[in-house]
Amino acid sequence: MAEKTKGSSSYGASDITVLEGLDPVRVRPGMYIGSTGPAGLHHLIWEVVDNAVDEAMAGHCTRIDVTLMKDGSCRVVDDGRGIPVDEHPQYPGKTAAEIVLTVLHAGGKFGGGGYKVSGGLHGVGISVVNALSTVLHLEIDRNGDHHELMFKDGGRVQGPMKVTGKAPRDRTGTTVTFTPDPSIFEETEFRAQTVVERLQIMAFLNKGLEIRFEDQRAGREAKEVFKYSGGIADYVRHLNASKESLFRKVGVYEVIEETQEVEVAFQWNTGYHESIHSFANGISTIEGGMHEVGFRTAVTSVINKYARKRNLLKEKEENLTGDDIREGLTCIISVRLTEPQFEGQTKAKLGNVSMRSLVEKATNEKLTEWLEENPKEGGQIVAKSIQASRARMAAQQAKALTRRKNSLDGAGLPGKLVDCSSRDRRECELFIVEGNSAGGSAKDARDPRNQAILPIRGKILNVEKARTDKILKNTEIQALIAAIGAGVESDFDVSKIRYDKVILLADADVDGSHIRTLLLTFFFRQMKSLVDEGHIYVAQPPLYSTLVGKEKVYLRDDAAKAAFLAAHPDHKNDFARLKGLGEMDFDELKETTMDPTKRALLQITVEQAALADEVCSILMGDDVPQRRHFIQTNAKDVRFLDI
Ligand code: 0RA
Repeated sequence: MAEKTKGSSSYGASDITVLEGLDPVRVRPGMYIGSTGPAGLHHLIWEVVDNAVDEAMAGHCTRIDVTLMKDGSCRVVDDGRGIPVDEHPQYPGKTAAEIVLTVLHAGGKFGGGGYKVSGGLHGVGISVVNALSTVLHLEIDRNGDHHELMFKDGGRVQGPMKVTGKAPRDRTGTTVTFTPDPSIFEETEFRAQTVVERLQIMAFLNKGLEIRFEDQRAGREAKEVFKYSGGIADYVRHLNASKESLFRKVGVYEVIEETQEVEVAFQWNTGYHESIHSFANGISTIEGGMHEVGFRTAVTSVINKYARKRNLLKEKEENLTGDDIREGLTCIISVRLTEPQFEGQTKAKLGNVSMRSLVEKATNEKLTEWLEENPKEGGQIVAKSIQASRARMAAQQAKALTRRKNSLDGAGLPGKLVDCSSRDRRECELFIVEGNSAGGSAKDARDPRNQAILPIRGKILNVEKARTDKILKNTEIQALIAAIGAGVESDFDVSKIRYDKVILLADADVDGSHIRTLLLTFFFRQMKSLVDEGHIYVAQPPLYSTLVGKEKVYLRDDAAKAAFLAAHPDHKNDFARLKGLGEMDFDELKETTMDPTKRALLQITVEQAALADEVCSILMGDDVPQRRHFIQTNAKDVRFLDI
């Protein structure tokens, strides 16, 4: 053994615990599935589904069924080849299936029958699911027989594999039914919406694969079927459905090499935002990476060359910038490769350098071809980019004006901001409060040391429908930008924010929720990293109050009221619905909403950037019937407010 490090305590062989089989997974679940919170819980489903998708990618599986069962378990059925049931060459007396389920990283890659490129979440393998389940029931249809194998208590096998009948109609395939272990996970209830969203994306990314979802849990019964013959082209159509597309066609191209491949689908819309969504082996790369870099570089170069060739951009005119060109671009980039390197803060950035050149080369060639073949659309793209370029110059002037104005007003802070005294931004909070009277009571209710108040008058501008130059002329928005103090849009620098928490405080009614949505849209579009890094919160003023004896009790919403009534069946007093923030006096507001020791804040996170984008467009865009439908079906569960 190597020399003892100075200062370390005595350490011998008897102190080393040998971790065998699946135990390491149970000791450090976070290492394998990221966390033991809701994200980790859902990783269990993704892992099993990814294995089935691998079968589909290898050309052996056409349909996957995911069912949330009544008893809290999850069942995944595929019609692939079925996990092999013969004896494993390296483990005499054990079936290959048992090894796949009990040995880390055994997966589908053993025995030379592996796949060229494989999803498998981060390749952890289905045995991890077994390790973190109280019960896992494996059924395999293969060689004409139906096989069953049972595991309990974190992957302990319950006897040998049994043939329990014939495989129906000679089918092949695998069925995994597992119950997540409540001693591992913070909660074990699956969220249907999370599952559905992911399955839909999987179906888009795997052209022609049918994925069915069913929720059989009492009171939540639901079914969905996803199957897209157009693959990612259908995904682009779907994302642009809530917008007005610039032209009908969706462009697609792909390049397949020995160990890596890329597939791109794109269409421009008449809006002002760029929505490029990229994936590597079916995993969303929200932080971008080499594939996106290659794509952006090539698009800028191809469109400029094309514009010059057609003389739409004159010799003396400057090149269009990438931002100008990508305005209104909706695009899916899906790459597959043998050894993906995931980097970045959330391991959602693709690091493989070879992908940059593959995507760049593919885009240079294929996008150029597409433009040659589609001159009308090509002209529309260039015309839109030129408009964007003019607006950008106007916006630059507006930004310069905002900056100059701010630097003239003393510290550059807006007049109506009631700032806090602390200069340690880690403890500072900015409350954005709807209405002047509410702003008044918030001012009295705050802790002046670390809580600042910015009253907002009426409804702010809908940024979904305006270009940056117009947005920056709006006085309410100027005040927001100045108070937060970190710039805006491409200039936004999250390291400069003046408050750690930006808290939206609006009434619990329809108007309040509209204002909240407008503000969230603004932050999502113009200060995206503020949202991504979890600085945005929603305060929850109560909707009801009632008297218990002499004491006033506040109840946040209808659910809280129902819970209160269940706990106090004899309660006779009225619930005097609170009309709004303006009607609460300052100590009420402090106690229920602002005091950090008593309040409950909702933190806003964006789980799927593509979805948040879609929701912004629907809620704030022009398509009124679609918006009405969305609000009616998602009234209490605004999808991108994943809490
Ligand atoms: C190992 C080898 C083969 C397939 C699989 C595993 C497999 C795993 C899962 C998990 C869920 N569904 C699955 N389907 C297949 C290759 C089988 C062969 O070569 O016949």
